[in-house]
Amino acid sequence: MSTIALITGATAGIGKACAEKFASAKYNLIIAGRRSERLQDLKSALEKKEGIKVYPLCFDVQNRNEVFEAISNLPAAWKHIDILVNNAGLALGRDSFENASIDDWDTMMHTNVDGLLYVSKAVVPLMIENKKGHIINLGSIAGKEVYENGNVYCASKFAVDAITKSMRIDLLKYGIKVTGIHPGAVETEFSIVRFKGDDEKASAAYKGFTPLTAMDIADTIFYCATLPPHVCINDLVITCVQQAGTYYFYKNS
Ligand code: NDP
Ligand code: 8X3
Repeated sequence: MSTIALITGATAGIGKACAEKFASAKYNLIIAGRRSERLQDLKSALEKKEGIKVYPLCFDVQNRNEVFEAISNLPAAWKHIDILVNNAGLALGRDSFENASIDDWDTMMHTNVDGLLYVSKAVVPLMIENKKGHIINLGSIAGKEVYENGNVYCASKFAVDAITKSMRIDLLKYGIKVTGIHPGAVETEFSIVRFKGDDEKASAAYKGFTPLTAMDIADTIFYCATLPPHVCINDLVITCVQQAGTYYFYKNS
């Protein structure tokens, strides 16, 4: 079996673009997400187009048992995971602290923090056994700098940043690389999810500037993943040219 990448959140946006990018370089893929039909469609499309093997895994990263069961039931050949892209995540709502929904907070923390921890905890022993691996965590510019009404989404991504840094230290002795990717605005389904299907609010989030595309991030992740064995990009913040922080945009009038 050639190089294997496990990508969470592969049913949309950045994760799907990563699947396409790694597939075009002939990696075999484990693609994960909750929407099984999308996983099956992506598997068929990539196997047909690229001649690679794709193993779909349908689970909710918030569910610890589902995560561990899915990873431990992988056939032996698929357990040689070289690259883990911890991408599954979401924002829900953009409300001031006093108005924000506690349910939204719980879902963001359970998905962005607990989910990333569960998947990593299930995969790291396999990487230790294989004596190599590369974990790439999707943080955000929101995990570097808080913004108004970003409260718990920002907190979840600050947690991802801290987990990424501490994983890198703890896994150093096994030769496992750990990279944090922190994008600014990327136009995906992210804002549709954040604004709960309100397309008008979602498209307003990208008005007046040219945001990053999912493939911009996939290209960056692929670059980090294909550097020589002795090189590790630890931390990478990436924005479009019209963004210079969580708050600073230069928008067209
Ligand atoms: P999308 O909404 O387009 O994709 C999110 C992916 O995450 C989907 O494949 C979804 O799959 C998966 N996902 C969400 N919740 C769960 C869950 N509970 N269990 C399993 N999978 C889940 O968003 P993006 O591609 O933009 O976001 C990907 C990552 O990038 C996220 O971590 C996000 O925070 C981060 N990011 C995004 C930015 C942006 O501006 N778009 C900027 C900075 C960081 P499914 O619904 O099928 O389960
Ligand atoms: C997504 C980027 O600025 O909408 O992580 O929080 S932002």
